Amino acid sequence: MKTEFRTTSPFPDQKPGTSGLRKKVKVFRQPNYLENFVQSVFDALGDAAGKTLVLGGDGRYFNREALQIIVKIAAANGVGRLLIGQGGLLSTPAASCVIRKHKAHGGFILSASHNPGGPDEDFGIKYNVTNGGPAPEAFTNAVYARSREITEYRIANVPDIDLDRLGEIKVGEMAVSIIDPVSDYAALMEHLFDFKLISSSLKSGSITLCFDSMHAITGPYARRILEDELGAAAGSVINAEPLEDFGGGHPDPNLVHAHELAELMYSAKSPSLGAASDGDGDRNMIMGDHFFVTPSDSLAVLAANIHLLPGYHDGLRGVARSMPTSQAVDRVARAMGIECYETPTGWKFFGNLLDDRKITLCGEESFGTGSDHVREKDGLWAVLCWLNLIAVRKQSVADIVREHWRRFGRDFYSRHDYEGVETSVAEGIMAHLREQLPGLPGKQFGEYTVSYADDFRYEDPVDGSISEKQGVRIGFENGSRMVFRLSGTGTEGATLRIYLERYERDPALHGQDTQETLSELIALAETLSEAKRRSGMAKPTVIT
Ligand code: VG1
Ligand code: CO
Repeated sequence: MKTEFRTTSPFPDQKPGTSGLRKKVKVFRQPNYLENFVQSVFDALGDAAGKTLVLGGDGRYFNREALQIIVKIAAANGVGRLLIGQGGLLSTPAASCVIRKHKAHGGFILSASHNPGGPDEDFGIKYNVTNGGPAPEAFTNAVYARSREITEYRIANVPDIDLDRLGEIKVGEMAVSIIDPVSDYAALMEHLFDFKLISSSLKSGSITLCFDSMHAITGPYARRILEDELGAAAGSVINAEPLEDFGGGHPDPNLVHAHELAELMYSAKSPSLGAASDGDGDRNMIMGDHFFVTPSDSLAVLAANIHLLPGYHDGLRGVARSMPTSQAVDRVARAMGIECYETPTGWKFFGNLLDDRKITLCGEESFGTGSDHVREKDGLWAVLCWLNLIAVRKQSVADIVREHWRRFGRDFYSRHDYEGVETSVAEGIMAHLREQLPGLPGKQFGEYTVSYADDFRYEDPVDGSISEKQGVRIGFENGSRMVFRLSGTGTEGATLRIYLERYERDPALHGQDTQETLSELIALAETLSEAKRRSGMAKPTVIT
């Protein structure tokens, strides 16, 4: 094998965001762009010689091309073995599972998650470490620093490999195993859930199911596990064929983008459980018959019930949620006498808590839920949790959630996104909010009195690392909150996210409309942020 040392010059914009480096395909396609970033990861790793790495992606446009490049750079950097999902495919949670199960040193996941795919759309790359989770900030900062000064990368001058044939091959000295992308993950799921019970409920028709894969990575996983192994009726998994452009859609499981599923669930033909997942399979949306479960509620309900599922009979050690996620899970933790941690947005912040066995379950308002079984959020796992739960409790999704509200109260919750805002305008909005923070506590706005206002700062309880400026939070005396932050996953302009929540103890008021219940808070958010006025947008682009 001939190793080439190619001269290159740095790109200034390779700073990983909330979840890896995401850019337009056109940006990634510039000569040396991907190569620089991958070599920077190897340089930051130090010594990858002889180590095993995992490689796979969500199958979006440019996935295969990028994989071939990474294989060659890995070989030139002395990697001992690569485990690659057949066809270049691995869902994000499956990649995490494979890294852990095969005791790999880490892995590259190629995905821009819920962002659209195609020649004019997005691509992404992320490095996960030995625990199977996203690299912590210290590492991504080191990669970024390296990318700013890189002058050379190493690449093997070898032909492309066959990504589609299972089995072992060699690229120079490096061993490459093309593995089934589903089987390790499916085995793990079987171990966590009561497959016998779920299967008999599905086969008897007492539970019916529709899972929308949105033409993304979970198609093959959901078909194998839900239809082949558990016996859900053929066709229960829809949009199951992964496509490079996700069929032109936005592979984001929410009521706006998973509209085919949403329509079904609000129709007379609604199955008992509706679910969807995103581009790379780590997000989930849960619905019941004429019922939408907010991700924050889903986390809280799972926290209160997960001991009913075989993999979690020992109960929870603790729970965690990202800062903007509603406080519903906090109430469950308090009732159970366990700790609830509040972390910045992004799954990488849960890794230490999981590794240190401080928590078992964690989640984000952005349709992400997961547990200590892997180190990523896990879409299909969440769906199996709910399937198992409705089978054990023999209740509908809506009844389980309503009963939960009666016991703990309801946290009305919504996120308003302003996408495609000019970066300087978005930064101006955040600066304007930050300026007001010192003067806000004690101020009264109608029935809302500010009890605290700050810019979220997180000190990791395990390694003491500090992350600053993670979002502006304003809390009120009645327990309501609003949070403002800028997205770290977009590739065009800026996205302002406004998170709103209001707690309601009285069950007589639990049936109210969410946006109506939040209307005063929504107006107050505008007064404080001037988001509409400054962006010139009449309303949010997406409301979840
Ligand atoms: C968004 C979500 C965040 C999530 C991240 C990655 O980040 O808000 O909760 O962890 O996406 O999700 P941001 O910075 O745009 O708000 V995914 O499915 O990419 O991997
Ligand atoms: Co995702």
